[in-house]
Amino acid sequence: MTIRKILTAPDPRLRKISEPVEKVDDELRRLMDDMLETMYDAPGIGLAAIQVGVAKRVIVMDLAEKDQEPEPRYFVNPEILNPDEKTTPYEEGCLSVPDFYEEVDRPISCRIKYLDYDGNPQEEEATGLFAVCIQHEMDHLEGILFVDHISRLKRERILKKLRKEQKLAASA
Ligand code: GNR
Ligand code: NI
Repeated sequence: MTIRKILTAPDPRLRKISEPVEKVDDELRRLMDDMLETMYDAPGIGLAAIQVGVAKRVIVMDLAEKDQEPEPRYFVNPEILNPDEKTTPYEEGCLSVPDFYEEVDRPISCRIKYLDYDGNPQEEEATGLFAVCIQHEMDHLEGILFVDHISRLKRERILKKLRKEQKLAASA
């Protein structure tokens, strides 16, 4: 497994719409393995393929607490079904928007349909942090970042700081 580089905003690749996966094969599993290792290394609780520059509809996640056994989860071609009309705010962060945290409102629960690591179809209910995280990751597949859900002023301020940091890093 290989740790891949995580793209950070305002990298234009993060704005691409990811393509459906045609087949869950060993090559795709290699990508998912790399994504999981990259996510654990960061560390983060979820990662979409586009965050490592691959525009495929693939997400990995692990919501286990630090003192628990790891619970890696893989979502290929995920779809959201009947999201709850009720929304709730959660303070979100993103590995592609490092060190910024803002409250985002999202449906409190939803059903999700996807293919698992072996390519088998699955359907389940997502609530709590799972619902927050899967919706955050699904946004990545559409080129959407959590900062797109906050005020334009806050978003521009964050993106400007990130742009500046990247310029400084590039010149060092
Ligand atoms: O690690 C992550 N934590 C997090 C916290 C609150 C809401 C969403 C997330 S996902 C984020 C990892 C990430 O950027 N996934 O795309
Ligand atoms: Ni993210």
